[in-house]
Amino acid sequence: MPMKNFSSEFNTLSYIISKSKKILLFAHSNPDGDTIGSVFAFKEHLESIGKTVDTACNDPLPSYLETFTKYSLEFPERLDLGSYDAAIACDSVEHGFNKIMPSLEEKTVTVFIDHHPDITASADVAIIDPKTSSACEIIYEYFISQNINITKNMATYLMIGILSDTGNFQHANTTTRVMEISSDLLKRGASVSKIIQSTLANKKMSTLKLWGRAFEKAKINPANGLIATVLTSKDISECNATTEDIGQVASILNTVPGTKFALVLSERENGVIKGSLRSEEYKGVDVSKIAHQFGGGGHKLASGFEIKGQIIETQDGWKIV
Ligand SMILES: [Mn+2]
Repeated sequence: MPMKNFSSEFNTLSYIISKSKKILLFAHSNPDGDTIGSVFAFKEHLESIGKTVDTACNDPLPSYLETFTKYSLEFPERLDLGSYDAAIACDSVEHGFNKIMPSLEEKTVTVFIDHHPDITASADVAIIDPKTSSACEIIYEYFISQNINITKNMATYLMIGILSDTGNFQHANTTTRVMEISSDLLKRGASVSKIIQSTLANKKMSTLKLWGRAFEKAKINPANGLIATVLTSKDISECNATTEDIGQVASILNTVPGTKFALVLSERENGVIKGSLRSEEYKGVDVSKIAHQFGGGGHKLASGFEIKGQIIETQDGWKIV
């Protein structure tokens, strides 16, 4: 599907950048490959044209992404948030950036680059297209539109985002444009195999143990095709795992024949339970509708929500109290 025509927004963004000396790039909480790839590709470009750039996030850089970069993420409370000429939030902008927006000065121009639907927050410039695979895809189009040289590093960062958000080209958002862009990024030196190896083929023992628990507890509801499982804080600590290790469980459950959508409920800090929902295009389920019922959001095929509560294991499964 063709991307929205953003030529005027892209020119505005380019103008804002040209007038800015100091720029903040913001990654969403629990950062994934798309938000990290976006902010780091942008950082390399902005530094190459002499800008002072900070990259920030409410959470640290996931360890599997450390091998790809010399850059790091700052916690926003350690930055002088009033000092930026522009602040650019990349990917899932309502997940974390909302917390710092009140601390920005009136003079700071805010920019959203996102591919999530239903964004209610507003920015001075919003470049949002839910039909694109990733924020990295939009940033690639921006670079091309402005004749910006995409270096090998930048190509690698953008490729990380595309692979991350398309599930390594497995999801329905893998359009012909995604393949064209990926082919161009390969020509510029991005390595798909190196990225896949670091993100997919290097599972730690702790991750596999946690997955084992999740799969063991999984149950199918034949009435609606739901496959669901739970992970308690105890599961996570006993496996020496972290919440990062939960990421792919829902996608893997979704590969079980006869199921229509997958749900993983996992206990997080402060009595919060996170729900991750996944489906596939051909299964005909819109999981974002379910996420909305619980005050969450996301895409048709990948959504999430958070509720207050605790997971209690029972004789025949589990319950939420
Ligand atoms: Mn994304």
